[in-house]
Amino acid sequence: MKKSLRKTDPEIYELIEAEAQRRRVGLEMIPSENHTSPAVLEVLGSILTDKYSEGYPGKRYYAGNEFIDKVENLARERAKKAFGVPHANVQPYSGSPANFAVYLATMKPGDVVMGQDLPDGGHLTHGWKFNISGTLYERAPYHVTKEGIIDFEEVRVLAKEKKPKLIWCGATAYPREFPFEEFAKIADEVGAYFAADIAHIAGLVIAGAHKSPVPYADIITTTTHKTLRGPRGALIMVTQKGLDKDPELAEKIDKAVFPFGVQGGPHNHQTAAIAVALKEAMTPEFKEYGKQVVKNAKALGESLKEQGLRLVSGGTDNHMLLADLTPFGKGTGVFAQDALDAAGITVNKNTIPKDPSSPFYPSGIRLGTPAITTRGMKEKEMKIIGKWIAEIIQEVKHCQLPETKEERIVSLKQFKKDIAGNKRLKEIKGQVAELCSRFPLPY
Ligand code: DSN
Repeated sequence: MKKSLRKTDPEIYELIEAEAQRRRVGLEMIPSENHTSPAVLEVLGSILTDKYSEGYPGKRYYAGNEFIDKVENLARERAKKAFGVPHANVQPYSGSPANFAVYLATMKPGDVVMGQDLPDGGHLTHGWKFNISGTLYERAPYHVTKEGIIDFEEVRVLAKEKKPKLIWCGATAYPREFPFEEFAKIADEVGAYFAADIAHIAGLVIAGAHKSPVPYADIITTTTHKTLRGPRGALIMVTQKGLDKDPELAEKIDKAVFPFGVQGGPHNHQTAAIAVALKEAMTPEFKEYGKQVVKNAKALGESLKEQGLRLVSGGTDNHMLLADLTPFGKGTGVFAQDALDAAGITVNKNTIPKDPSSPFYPSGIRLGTPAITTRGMKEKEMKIIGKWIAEIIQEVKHCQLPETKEERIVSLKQFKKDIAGNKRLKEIKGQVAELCSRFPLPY
């Protein structure tokens, strides 16, 4: 007999309810987050989670995979169709193992990898010095200019000098369109594989709201839970260009995911949910959604600028904005993040180009529109939200980051106490909740 979670584990039930309530009355504006559909959630909670199926469709190490094979094949076919590629691996547990599989498929330890440096908006797995990608392989990071645009002069010089085996284009904090074509030219010139990591923008690519890397990249990786609006998970795709460069590339990628790489049994509930999300992403409604995400980000940017905030690169081409808070003092991102959180607006502190502070106490915040667009908000709401954000930042602008670690701990503790009692933040929190009540969550 079925028993509800509420009865079997009320503690976990209550925590899920509390989290749902936090989301109902708040604005989720971390650009890598979204609200999935009820169909995706239903599949994630399905019995598919119970099955072991190491291997690939038709070539499994365990019996009983007749239906799992069909699920995985559907997911693969939908990924191929949605992006227009000849090969897709749908098994990576998430973005980091997907990217590691790309290294295993294309590089030997000691080979050179080029990627956007982490403090410049790049990803940990693109060769950061404290990640395996920057220790097992020789890192040759490129940077952004002080205006926040990829420094192509540097990319060119570095590629010719270092002769990388792999070049990444893609980032976690880059509000401008990615120049895939230029990267492809350089990669071809120096004989490198070119991998586009489109984790942040995959949904925009399918919706036609961002240029596709398919004609230019050899390999494309993406997570499936950001603008794509699916479950946590990832895809690795090989393009026709990649297959022309290396006819064995698809096979190398599959082997690098399993059995050579870091994965074991695929998460079949996740694979099925990816298939559902991809089906949703190929609808006309999703196209509209992707375009609205970008329109909303632009409108939010304009609103923030009208209120006097400085944006890295002056604005956005995608779903994301990076606010430069150095005019309020270095390392003040944490104060802005926590004050916004207290008012029901969730963003994350983030480094800005040439950040005068550190990644743990950066001088910016990163904001995005994927989740609030899923709720149906449009330009009109972005204008209001922009005003709230700017006002909240003004409210805490007197807060400065102390120099020593000990002083910082004391100061942040006091800051949290102060904002919990701040009258204006409480008022805005009420207004945020009222706005949210008119835009219900999809689940
Ligand atoms: N953590 C993700 C993000 O927020 O962009 C990247 O892995």
